[in-house]
Amino acid sequence: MYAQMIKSESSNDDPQALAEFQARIDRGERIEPKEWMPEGYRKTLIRQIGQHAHSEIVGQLPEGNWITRAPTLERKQILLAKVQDEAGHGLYLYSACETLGVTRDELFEKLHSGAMKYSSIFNYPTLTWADMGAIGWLVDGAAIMNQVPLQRTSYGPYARAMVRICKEESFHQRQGYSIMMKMAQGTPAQKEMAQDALNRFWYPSLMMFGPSDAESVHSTQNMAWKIKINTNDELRQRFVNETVPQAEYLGLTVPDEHLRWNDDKQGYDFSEPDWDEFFEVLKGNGPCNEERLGARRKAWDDGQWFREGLSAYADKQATRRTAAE
Ligand code: FAQ
Repeated sequence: MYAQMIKSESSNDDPQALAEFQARIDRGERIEPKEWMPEGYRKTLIRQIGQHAHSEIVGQLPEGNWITRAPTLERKQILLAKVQDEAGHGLYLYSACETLGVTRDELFEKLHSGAMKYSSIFNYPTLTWADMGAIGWLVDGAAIMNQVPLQRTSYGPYARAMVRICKEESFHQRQGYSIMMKMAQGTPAQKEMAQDALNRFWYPSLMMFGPSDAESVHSTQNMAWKIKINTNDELRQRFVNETVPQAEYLGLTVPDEHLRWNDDKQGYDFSEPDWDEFFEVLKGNGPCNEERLGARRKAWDDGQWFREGLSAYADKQATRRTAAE
């Protein structure tokens, strides 16, 4: 449906302007906020960057849950810094999105009403400390796999935001792997926790790349506009190829009995995630959807007095300035 909406909105654009825009994209030029762009390009960017920003913000919740229970002071400091980084990523991305003519309040309203999505992965619970390892290793690992190519995306503010985000995500991935190493080399009970975390986060991590290419609604148009650089399946395959040897190094088993190295394609064959589960999570029926959205709505409501205070102060300053003129 969204694809149809984009098409009809784009069809209002002047064909000559559309052709020139496409030529700019094909030459590898960056599109900047005040330049002309097709309405469909603007809308799909708001959708993708907005959802990406929401993911960073909602994504703080599963790990925030463990800050008070981190096993050492050092682990607590590292986790706190990581969660703060995710807040920063959300803020850069909201700012990038605002350059497209949408306000932050509108984006929040759409998140809270369920009109905009955030990544499916954050609707799964974090049950043990090993989940902090699995999230850093797998979830940040999948995020990097997706975001490194986005540094070359055609929209300038989004591409530039990605540069810093990717640097920070690399640190997140390493800290997650370091937790997994510690657990995997620990007592049998700790190793079992690490294996259990891998078992629970493996398929949800594969789902982060989106539905299969055959089911993807936006890939064709967005790749033509270089908003997306790779297809969902390409990135998923790359992620599996890189992650399986890391699991082997940890002495853990990827929970997929069909996982095999395929010499011909120089990559692993692997089982697809349960796509019914994925679409159920997108519809709001995942294990933690209600809890996550509830937490964000509550934060918004709790901040009402503060936003009102800021606005009242700004109004007062403006009145004083006018009186002094
Ligand atoms: N979850 O046509 P496609 C992070 C939706 S950042 C929910 O293939 P597209 C950092 C999609 O929106 C993680 N919805 O869509 C961190 C569309 O629905 P719509 C977020 C999903 O856009 C780590 C429909 O399915 N990263 O984790 C998902 O071409 C640790 C059809 O799909 C980004 O957002 C999903 N997994 O490709 C933070 C990266 N997949 O909108 C804290 C930027 C698909 O029409 C802790 N985004 N959908 O209603 C992208 O690269 C793309 O948007 C994709 C999806 C690849 C996610």
